Amino acid sequence: MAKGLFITLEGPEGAGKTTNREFLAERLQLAGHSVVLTREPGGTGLAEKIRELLLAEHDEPVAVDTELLLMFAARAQHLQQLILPALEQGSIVLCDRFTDATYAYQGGGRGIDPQRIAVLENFVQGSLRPDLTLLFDLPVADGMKRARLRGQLDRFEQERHEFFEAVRNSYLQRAQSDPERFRIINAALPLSQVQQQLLPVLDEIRDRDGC
Ligand code: T5A
Repeated sequence: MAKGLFITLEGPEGAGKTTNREFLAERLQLAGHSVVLTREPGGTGLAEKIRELLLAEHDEPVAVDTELLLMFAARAQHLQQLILPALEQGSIVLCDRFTDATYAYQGGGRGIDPQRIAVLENFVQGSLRPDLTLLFDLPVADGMKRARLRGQLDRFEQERHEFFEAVRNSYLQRAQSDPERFRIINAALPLSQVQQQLLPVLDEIRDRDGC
């Protein structure tokens, strides 16, 4: 059994996952916890190369199954090389996106049957699931406005509005069906108010990690 805590941050584009991951990490490190920050797709050298393939434009359309398999190929590498060893050493792993993103984007957005995703989830992860998942939720238009401010849009960010509505709905449905694991954060508020909502989450993490 892994000794650490596996915490994932999820949400649509521009929801503030990366910004708030840094906030959580800083607070936890100050309190003496060992914290590993990572992201998906990516997190190791090879998985980051798969990420580049996934986010880039290509001369041919990317088949939805190719996209799905590349997500799980990157995840398999990330799990073996980084996440599982960190958990075995007792660290708190804060991961920007994980398999809930696959259910939301490839399931909700692209229309892949969630049962097919579940087959790959079980194959790649075995019984490993996040201990806690923070869903940063905000209206699609607000998130896209923030993403656009950052500059050039990647292959996903260029999708149509309905795609992101489906992604958001899928995330919310998953959170509502598993309230034990998910905490929904209102990410449309100013940053200080978003971080205010994270204070009870920090207490919960400290309690669970026993420090
Ligand atoms: N993907 C991923 C799949 O399709 N399937 C999968 O299985 C997985 C794992 C890359 C893409 O891959 C797809 C989904 C993605 O499209 P990514 O790099 O995590 O994944 O993608 P993004 O969501 O695009 O990452 P972003 O960096 O855009 O979003 P974040 O991390 O949620 O937002 P953040 O923190 O970078 O903030 C964005 C901007 O908003 C500001 C920040 O300062 C920043 O400028 N901001 C706020 N502004 C005002 N008020 C607040 N409360 C703010 N919070 C942040």
